[in-house]
Amino acid sequence: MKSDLVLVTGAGGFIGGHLVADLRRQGYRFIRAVDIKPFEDWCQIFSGAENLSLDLNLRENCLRAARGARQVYNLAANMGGMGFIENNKALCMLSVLINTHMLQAALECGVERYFYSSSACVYNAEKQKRPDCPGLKEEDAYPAMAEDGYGWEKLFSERMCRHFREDFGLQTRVARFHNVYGPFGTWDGGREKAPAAICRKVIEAKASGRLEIEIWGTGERTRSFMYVDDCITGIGKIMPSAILEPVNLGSNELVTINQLVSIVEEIAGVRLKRIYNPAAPQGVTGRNSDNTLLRRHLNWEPGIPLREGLAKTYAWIYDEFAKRQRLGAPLIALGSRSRCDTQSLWPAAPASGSGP
Ligand code: GKE
Repeated sequence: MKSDLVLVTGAGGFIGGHLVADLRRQGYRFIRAVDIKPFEDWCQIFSGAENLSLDLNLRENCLRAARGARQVYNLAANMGGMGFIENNKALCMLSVLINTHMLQAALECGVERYFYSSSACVYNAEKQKRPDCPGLKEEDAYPAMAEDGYGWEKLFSERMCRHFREDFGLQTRVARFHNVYGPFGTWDGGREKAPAAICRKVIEAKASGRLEIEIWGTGERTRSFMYVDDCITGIGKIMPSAILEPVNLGSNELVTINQLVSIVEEIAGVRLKRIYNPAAPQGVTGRNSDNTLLRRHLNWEPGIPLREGLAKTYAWIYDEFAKRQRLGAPLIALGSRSRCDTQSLWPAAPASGSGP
């Protein structure tokens, strides 16, 4: 019902903010948006929602968040790209407190439906040893050998969702997100994932005139990257569905990181010297999503082409970067350069096309 109170946790984050926007577009009138971050750090915030800055590691805050809610979308987690999760394994595992307390609160508050955002990081590392590995099927999470820290927490929390459904009747739904990217995603500071990181690095290279880019690893590892609009569409289809087990929510357009860089270079109209850093965090060798189960249940799968999503993402990061220059913030990763005059660096955006 559009008059239901809907709770979105992690609402100050990238995907959470897009989810709140989508629920508003669908006509939900009572949305409670919760995040641990102070409002000024939220990716998107909507005056029409009830916005709360709460630490949901704490049980009493989860009860406050869930009180009166009919639907809960639990997207709250301490996470990021490989640069973050490889160096913060314990912190990532503590997100188990959020899902545990949110499940307890949902049960106590009579929540009807509960969505949990899991991750492709739950998959057995042995199935991701080759760049050309076949797409991961849901059963490939077992026997379990998840990504250290973050992946194990996600796998454990998936199972807790299942047992809260089987033992207590809480209707839980779980989707395994495969590397989501798009506007409003983190693009610097260390938590960014590859698509946003590469966009930022290309923009920095153009701005500085130093036409080179550092790529983590060899550039030959493979991933699929799902545009955020597909992620939101998928959440909207999975939540009311009868899909009881965890299901992939990811693109099956497999690319190497080198191919990702080439697409962004083509969008930016530049060619850069590639400097590979094998010491940087790399994650699994290859990962793709097998969408057989998703198609069988929903007759749908993510389909926004990477080139199309990257063009929108690049243009958005370019604007954010230019805004930052206008505010006088130092150029990221440009060493000791003094604050630059934005005008001299940022030619007027072309009248048409996908940004600079
Ligand atoms: N973040 C980043 N930044 N990755 C880079 C960069 C860079 O500048 N240059 C190359 N890469 C390479 C990484 O070494 C890795 O091999 C690949 O891009 C993807 O890195 P990523 O986007 O940070 O994260 P992963 O796909 O390895 O893992 C992420 O998977 C998600 C689910 O699919 C996790 O970090 C979580 O964000 C999440 O579980």
